[in-house]
Amino acid sequence: MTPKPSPSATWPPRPTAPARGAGPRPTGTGPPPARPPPWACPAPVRARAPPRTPRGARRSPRSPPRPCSPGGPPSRERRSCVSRATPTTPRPSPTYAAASTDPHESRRPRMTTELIQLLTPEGKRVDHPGYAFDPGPDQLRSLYRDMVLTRRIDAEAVTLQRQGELALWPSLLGQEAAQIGSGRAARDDDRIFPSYREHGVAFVRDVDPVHLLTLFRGAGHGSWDPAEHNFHTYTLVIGSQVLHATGYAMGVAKDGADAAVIAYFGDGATSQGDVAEAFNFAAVYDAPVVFFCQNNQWAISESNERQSRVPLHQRARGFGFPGVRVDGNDVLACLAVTRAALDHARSGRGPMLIEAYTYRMGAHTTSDDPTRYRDSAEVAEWEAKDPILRLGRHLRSEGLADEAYFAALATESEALGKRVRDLVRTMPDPPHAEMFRHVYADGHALVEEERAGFTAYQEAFASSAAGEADQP
Ligand SMILES: Cc1ncc(C[n+]2csc(CCOP(=O)(O)OP(=O)(O)O)c2C)c(N)n1
Repeated sequence: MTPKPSPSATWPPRPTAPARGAGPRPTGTGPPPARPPPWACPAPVRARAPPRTPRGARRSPRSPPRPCSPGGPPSRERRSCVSRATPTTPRPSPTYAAASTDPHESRRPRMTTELIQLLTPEGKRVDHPGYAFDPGPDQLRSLYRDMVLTRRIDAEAVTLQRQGELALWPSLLGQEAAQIGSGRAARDDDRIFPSYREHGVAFVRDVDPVHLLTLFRGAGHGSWDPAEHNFHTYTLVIGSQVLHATGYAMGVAKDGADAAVIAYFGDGATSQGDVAEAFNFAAVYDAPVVFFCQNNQWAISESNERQSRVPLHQRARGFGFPGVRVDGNDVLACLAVTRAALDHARSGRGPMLIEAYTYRMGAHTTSDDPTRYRDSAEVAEWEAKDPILRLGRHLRSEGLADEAYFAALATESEALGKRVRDLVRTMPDPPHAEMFRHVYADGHALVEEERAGFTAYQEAFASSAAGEADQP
């Protein structure tokens, strides 16, 4: 793997801090960086005061949406019915810098934003001055393999859920590059706090995919050992793991260790107070944590444009640390940017926010029907930016992989799918008392009482069944 030169500057300008454990941090202010760092924030844009709206003159765009008529038209119309303030007020463009006829637009700061990219959707390599990265053919093929196998695990899980073998599955379809790129940027001793959709990150941390499915089959509490993989258990309470990661990172810094921490979360999680609290603590304590937000543009049925008035990565500026937006469907850019952010955190300069701009091509979970709120043209647009197709095009056009390679990978993918299928289908139900384990590390009298009561309740069924069998 080609070593990545770490960017020399930081935002906001601070003295260069010594590596953790190398003594106290300096308190003076250092010279400003010679050239803007890759994640330097643009000059703040002052928002003009909002125009005053006479009470009752018209509905504010922030007012609750009017209900759609039952049995109304399909997705496109239905969605605009929910999101439009009045029939005569056009919605602002979802592109932040695009022109809008919205009369309330002056309330929104117009912020331009750069999307860091190293591989175009057509599979062409492009350079970025802040993120020089030149992976060799082996590394490119390995990233491709990770993405293909992760997608296979995901597809297999969706199918198994449809067959009644899993209770639920949150698909990562389309987010493979964001996860594999960022996951591969982490060192083994870096600690990772996922949400519930990080199957690709789990894969690169060598978590057996069967363990992921165990959780969604209800046959285990997570099943993998977080300490073994430095990969925490999945967290379904939105945003809470961002606080855990920050606290853990503060501990890492206090220990003077050289590791960093990554917290994964979605765009919807940025609306949670937990995430704001974590950002502030991390900033104030210079915690070595990288906040990796996969902006897949939907928090279930709530689109990102209705969640935030500014691009998400720009929120970091308000907390006093840098934020960057990377093309989340570009595995190379995700890897290079995350590696730079981890270096930044490790060197004692504090947290960074990465917004990986991507798209959830599948449903939120197998319980969701995105056709009720999402436009099929939008999905088609993102299918053309598929992260796996993108790297595949590059490998083919540059002659970095031949057809034998792709065929061998397809065979490996089949075998992995079969293994996952077979093991999940034959997975034994756990003993009922299992659910009481792990509630407290050292046990608890009340939990023990509940366990005994539940066991007696279960045994009552067994004895009544035996009694019935004894009847003549
Ligand atoms: C604290 C909390 N509130 C609400 C929910 C219900 N919920 C589950 S997923 C979800 C949307 C999450 O969206 P996002 O953070 O963008 O992540 P994504 O699922 O899109 O990856 C919500 C609101 C929850 N699990 N936890």
